[in-house]
Amino acid sequence: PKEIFLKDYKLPDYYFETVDLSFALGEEKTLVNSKITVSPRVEGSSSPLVLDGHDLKLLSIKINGNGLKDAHYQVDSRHLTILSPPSGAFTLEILTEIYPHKNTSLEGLYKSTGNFCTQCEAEGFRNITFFQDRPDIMAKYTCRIEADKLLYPVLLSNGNLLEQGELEGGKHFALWEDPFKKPCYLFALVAGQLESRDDTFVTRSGRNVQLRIWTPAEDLSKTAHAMYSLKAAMKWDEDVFGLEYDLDLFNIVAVPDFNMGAMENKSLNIFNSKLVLASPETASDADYDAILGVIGHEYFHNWTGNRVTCRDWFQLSLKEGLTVFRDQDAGPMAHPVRPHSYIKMDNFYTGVREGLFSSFLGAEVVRMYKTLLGSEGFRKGMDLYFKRHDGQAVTCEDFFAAMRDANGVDFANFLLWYSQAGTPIVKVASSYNAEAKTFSLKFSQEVPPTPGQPIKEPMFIPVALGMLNSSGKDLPLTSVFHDGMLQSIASNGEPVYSTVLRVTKKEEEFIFSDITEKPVPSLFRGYSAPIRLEADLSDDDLFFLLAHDSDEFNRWEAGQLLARNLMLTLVADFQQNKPLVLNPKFVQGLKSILIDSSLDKEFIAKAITLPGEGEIMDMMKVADPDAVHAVRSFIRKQLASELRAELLNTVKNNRSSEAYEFNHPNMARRALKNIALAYLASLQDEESATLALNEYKSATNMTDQFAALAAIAQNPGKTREEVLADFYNKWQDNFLVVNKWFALQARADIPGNVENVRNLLNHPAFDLRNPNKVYALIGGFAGSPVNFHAKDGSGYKFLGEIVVQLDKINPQVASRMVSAFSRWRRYDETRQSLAKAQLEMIVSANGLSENVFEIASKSLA
Ligand code: BAL
Ligand code: ZN
Repeated sequence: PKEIFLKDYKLPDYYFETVDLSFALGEEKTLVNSKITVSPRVEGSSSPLVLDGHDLKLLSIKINGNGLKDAHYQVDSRHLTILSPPSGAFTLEILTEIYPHKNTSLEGLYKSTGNFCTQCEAEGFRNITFFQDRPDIMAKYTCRIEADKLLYPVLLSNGNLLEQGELEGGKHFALWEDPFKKPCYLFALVAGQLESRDDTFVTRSGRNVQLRIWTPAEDLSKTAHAMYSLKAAMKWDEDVFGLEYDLDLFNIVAVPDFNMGAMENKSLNIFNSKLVLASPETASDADYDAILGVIGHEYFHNWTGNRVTCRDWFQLSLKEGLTVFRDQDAGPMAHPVRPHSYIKMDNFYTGVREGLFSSFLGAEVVRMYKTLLGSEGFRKGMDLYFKRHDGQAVTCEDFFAAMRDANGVDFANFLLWYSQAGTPIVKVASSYNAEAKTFSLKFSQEVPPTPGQPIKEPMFIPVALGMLNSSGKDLPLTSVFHDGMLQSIASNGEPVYSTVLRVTKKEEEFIFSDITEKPVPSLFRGYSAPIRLEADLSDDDLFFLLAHDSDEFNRWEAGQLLARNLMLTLVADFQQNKPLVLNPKFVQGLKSILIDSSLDKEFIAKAITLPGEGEIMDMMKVADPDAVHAVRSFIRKQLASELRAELLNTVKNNRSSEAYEFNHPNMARRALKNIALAYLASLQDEESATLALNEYKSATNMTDQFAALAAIAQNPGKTREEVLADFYNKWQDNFLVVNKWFALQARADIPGNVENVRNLLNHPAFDLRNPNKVYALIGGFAGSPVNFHAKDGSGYKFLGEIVVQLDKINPQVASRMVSAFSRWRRYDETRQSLAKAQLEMIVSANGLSENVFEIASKSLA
């Protein structure tokens, strides 16, 4: 397969104005007729028109109503080329036959539990019909769907329903029209036995929008939270960005078989059921939160992604970065600590895909615009972006230009964030001059070389900062000396307590004046830039920030940094067979947070959670999963032992007998109670075991029940087996809950867990064709440091075998799984050679998909 590069982008030779699709859905085959009005980009040109197409049976082609002779076109396994189209505009009509019931890749048109549905991003539309399958081809669509009425009573597509009616032979049809131009990746069709929860939203200009969430009848009762989330998102986009919904109907359909979380198809969002269905008994707080976030995310795409779309797939972060930023920023649950954890979560999946700039990093780039411009300036930039580009397919440079021009600012080399790979390392050295009352911060930055980019330019880095005095309060900031000039940073003559510096050079110094005592600097407040910070802060400084910083993100980050340093030191001790000893200051620091009733409980829960094993391994020269696991387990157990009384109180004081509520205080309370319970369970003693079992039995919602199950499942033994069996018996009819049960066992760090996971592959509830089940069991296992990285290679072998098997069913899902291997060079030589052998085996497998080949071969390169 040929690799595509950004620099190869060429304007299309032909544009499509209108696309009229007609589907005759059938059990064995589906007929797709596509009628397109085509116009050449350059008047008079008649260069060949190359259409993408994959797994399609071509039945006929007509140009301007006349059948095209064989000599005038060519078809191969990937393309249909019309050799010499008429010069000037023409209509092209293509009839193809496809086989959705055989489509296990879940790209294009496929069946999920008997219903038809589609997934076209990024390049699934070419599995439906021959087309210029690229996002800069924007056209107006109609879609006529014809199907058996009993089997498929509901027929949906994008836009407005124009007409529907009965047909002979027990069939019926629906005709949909989408008045907005769109790229084909936003096309959607759904047909099946579904029912809807209906509601309305009145836009601020007074239009009534019908909202419908479609699921199988038995799941309808679990859609209330999704509807709440949709209405909250619609309101938020109006309030914050002045963006109104633009049609009279908004549909969401939940399907159980879906490769991703959800898809923002114009006015017909299709969702993985996992991100729609929730009840207190079956969904955890994390599920409720994810539903709120993803419903918002897909809705926000209506403007950032659909009305203004990407020119090509290298611009993915134009829509994803911006939309992830919008969903992180939105709504009642927005929280300063959250964006950072999103980034870590994504690491697992992005792996080697350095070409496809991570959407989570993309969100951090958007956040920097807002940090630099403030809310008002950012809004001005957004307004200009929509004014300039509504209805267009554009680039990240266009977004940058809108932000810059709307605010008349010089952003220097800010665009490097899009093109220069690698995380900048920023070093900060500070010094205080008591006589002059000045405080100096010297910044130096370095971007490590990455493949293909050996030499890096300095980046444009916004540094939000404050300074704490000896009682932990923010010091007033008045002016700063930089670049030979003294600049005032006061606002209307009043001092400020936090400011944003612009670091743009490899090395530069900022000297603050009127600093009355030696401060502790709080740097990169709110995670103001996605960098790796190496500041000259002592452990005492970090404990001080952990106790006092007014910036909640930095307060949390100070604790994490202390924990990371502690863990790395203990890992070194472990590797040298030294006894492990926990620093009493660390215990004391966490204790003071745990018992501080003035703190937000979600903050406490996050602050007492140790960094993950993957994060620590990332910081090591040679990642050592056994040592990191041993150390993390040691610290957990030691903390539990020394803070036992406080943790027990935390569990007791945060129980509630009241009905489940999805709101911050209740979720925070549950999170805190459950982390305390998990700590206690690590003690592996009778009292904690009884406590966890009681919590399990008395739980009245999934959050508490599952947390208790997870606490119990940490420890091998009879109770673990019994409770796991009990949980399965209770929930065997709910596939989403059963997936949690799979995931919990998959990621267990009990020795030799690979065998247990192998056995679960044969469990009646498991099915390799369903992505959610694969993500739960195989993905869960591949994310578990201990067993996936087992030194005997059993974990690698297991994943290698599964990837090859899975690739034949669903290449996209298989490629996600194979990316667990992508960081194999980070490990010791034994593990390297075992992982490499699996990658080589995968790459040489017969009939390997392009998706898996790309990831596996890049990992080996
Ligand atoms: N565009 C694919 C799903 C999402 O990011 O919204
Ligand atoms: Zn998205």
